[in-house]
Amino acid sequence: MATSQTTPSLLQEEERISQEVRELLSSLPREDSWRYTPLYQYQGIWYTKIGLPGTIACQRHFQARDSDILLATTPKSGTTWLKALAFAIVNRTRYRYPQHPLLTNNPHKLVPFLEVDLYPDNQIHGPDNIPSPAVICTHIPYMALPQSIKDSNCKVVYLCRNPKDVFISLWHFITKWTAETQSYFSLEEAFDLFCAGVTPFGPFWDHVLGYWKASLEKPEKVMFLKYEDLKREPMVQLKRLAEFLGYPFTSDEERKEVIHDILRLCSFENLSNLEVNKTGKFQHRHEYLSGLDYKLFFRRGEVGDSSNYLTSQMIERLDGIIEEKLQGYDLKFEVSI
Ligand code: PAP
Repeated sequence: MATSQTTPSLLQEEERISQEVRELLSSLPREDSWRYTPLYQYQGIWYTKIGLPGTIACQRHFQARDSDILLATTPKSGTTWLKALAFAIVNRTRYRYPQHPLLTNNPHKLVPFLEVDLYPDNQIHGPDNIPSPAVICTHIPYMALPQSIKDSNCKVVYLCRNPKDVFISLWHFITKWTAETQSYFSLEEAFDLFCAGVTPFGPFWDHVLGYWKASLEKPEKVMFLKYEDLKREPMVQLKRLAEFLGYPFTSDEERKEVIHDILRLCSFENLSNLEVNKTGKFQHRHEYLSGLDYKLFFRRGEVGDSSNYLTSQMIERLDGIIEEKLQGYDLKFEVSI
């Protein structure tokens, strides 16, 4: 994991990146329709305004350690849930229930984003306050991950979700977030962008395929999980996850229903009803993230809610695109369980 030291040469480097990134941003294709941030297309990926500088900074400086755990998702694939589950698994002997940090902190506070929290604005804020092993999260596509992550033995867990539910979740999130400050963002306008691949850290299919291929090439390093599988068979998937992370449940823990306790702690019902998640807000050095209501990360938490919003033509169109993009890969999405 990188450190927070800021030696003169590092400061000069940050300054240099900053200038470079400013120039870079002004030279890139830009899309403003998503309201909450402009998107910039760089090396085939649509980055958010803070995501690109953060990605470049951590590509240059982040030194992964073998004990680090990286959670990766495309936005609205179940990031908050995965953060809670992974945090609860690796820290399960550290915390007892009445005092468990997940009861009083939003999962985003406990598991930082690599490109947003650790490397904002090209500045390096070392994760000194993250207990080892460091659990961190990213939306960066596999191809753009810092090389040290790929070269080290740190584990990477990717959670994907069917694109129709991802799209509907994203649209709800952004319309609620920007309701007071931006013009209305119609479902149709957002859908056209999604189908064109213009989404934060998208195209969606490239994001998913990057991690899918990595999980096939290096199954001991990259685990590929599906939101729908977690919903359908949570016990089985949680055991898989714990084993992959190197924290398998003992038979004594199984007898004591530790798996069940973690699932209950991290369930949508539990997390969404906690005071912190009903009334709490992001406090962030990035102005546009500060004040964001934690409750926006908890909506329905179901599989297949997209069928309540998409017309049959929209479903046919997106299904067609996904089928074409995923052709030749043994990867399928479910929209019901
Ligand atoms: P992020 O990528 O911006 O951090 P993320 O957590 O992936 O967001 O997206 C929130 C979605 O996960 C919401 O889905 P929905 O809009 O379809 O309802 C949210 O409800 C869902 N979610 C949050 N917590 C949980 C949980 N504990 N179990 C299942 N789903 C959850």
